[in-house]
Amino acid sequence: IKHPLQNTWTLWFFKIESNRTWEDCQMEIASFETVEEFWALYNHIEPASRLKVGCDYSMFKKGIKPMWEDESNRQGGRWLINLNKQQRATELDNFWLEVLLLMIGEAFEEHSDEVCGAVVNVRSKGDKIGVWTADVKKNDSIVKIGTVLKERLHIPLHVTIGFQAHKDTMVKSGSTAKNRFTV
Ligand code: M7G
Repeated sequence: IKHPLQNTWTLWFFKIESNRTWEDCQMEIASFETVEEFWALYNHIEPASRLKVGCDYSMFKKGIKPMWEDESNRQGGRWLINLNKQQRATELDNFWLEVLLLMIGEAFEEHSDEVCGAVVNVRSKGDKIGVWTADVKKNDSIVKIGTVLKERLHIPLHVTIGFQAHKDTMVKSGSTAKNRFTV
């Protein structure tokens, strides 16, 4: 028996290669539209914690590229979860799996339509998980999505997570873009 998902999703892998643009280094791995296909894919790939530093996984709704430039992301932003170096061993894989399950399970209720996808960046300075939404003007949806994320990832109440517009992130390479929302 196949259990269909509400949306079809695509998994992407990023690894920078010399002489290639950032966009050309985003590789589509596979798409899936059932719970069973999700687990078959998930069980077949390396956990994020075992990727080389500099690599990313992204999972987006089918048809949306994991890039600021995509029509669905242009006006959007991301909830950003910054992990410290220790958390690669303890938290990263659990957080990433939970984010994937929240997305494919449409756990943000009526706000799930605002979710475009999510990205995990494996970085020496600290790994990051971003949940990308479509429109920085949809305040209620953004705050609801952030609240669900914080609860479901069991992020302590004293730890604040921020939402940044891609348009701010784009022009702020290196340093951190200002938060439009926090929870
Ligand atoms: P990152 O990989 O998101 O984070 O961005 P990092 O700084 O921790 O490694 C690194 C760089 O990748 C950015 O400064 C951009 O040059 C490029 N980059 C990242 N993203 C998400 C995009 C994107 O969506 N579009 C384009 N064109 N470049 C991007």
